[in-house]
Amino acid sequence: METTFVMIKPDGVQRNLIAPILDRFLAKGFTLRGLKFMNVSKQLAETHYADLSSKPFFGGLVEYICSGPVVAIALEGKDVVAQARKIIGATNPLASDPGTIRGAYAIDIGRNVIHGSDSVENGQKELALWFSEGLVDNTPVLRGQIYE
Ligand code: DAT
Ligand code: MG
Repeated sequence: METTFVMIKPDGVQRNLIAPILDRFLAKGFTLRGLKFMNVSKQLAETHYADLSSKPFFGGLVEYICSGPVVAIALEGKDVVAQARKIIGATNPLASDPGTIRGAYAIDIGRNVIHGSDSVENGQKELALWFSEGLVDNTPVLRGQIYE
């Protein structure tokens, strides 16, 4: 089973979108393996977005991620990395399908309410960074109703 890291960004929290966003992943059938409401240090935000450190928007991005609490989420399931990215939608909400989270709830690229890991490898890396204490064991009772 694959795991991924998803984070509801400060705008998603302030706009009271925690429940509807979380519902998209849980109603889909993915298993919750970690859930934290937390403030983000500058160091954590910079490490998380290290690959973008040369971009002109990097400073603003880090400031935004640190501007208020976020919800860090660990999800498990078949193909969950690619499926979560599909549910989240394109980076720029202008290009996101209206059925996606960003398409439904966001307008600006710099306020796109949610993060999701973009590869299996980055998912592992990000989970190690955000959930260094490890994930929660959680075996779905209805597994046979979700997977054949
Ligand atoms: P994604 O979050 O879809 O994986 P990314 O990894 O390329 O996209 O960028 C991380 C975040 O940085 C993105 O969610 C929003 C912000 N960002 C990306 N490109 C931007 C731009 N051109 N201007 C402002 N913010 C941008
Ligand atoms: Mg990314």
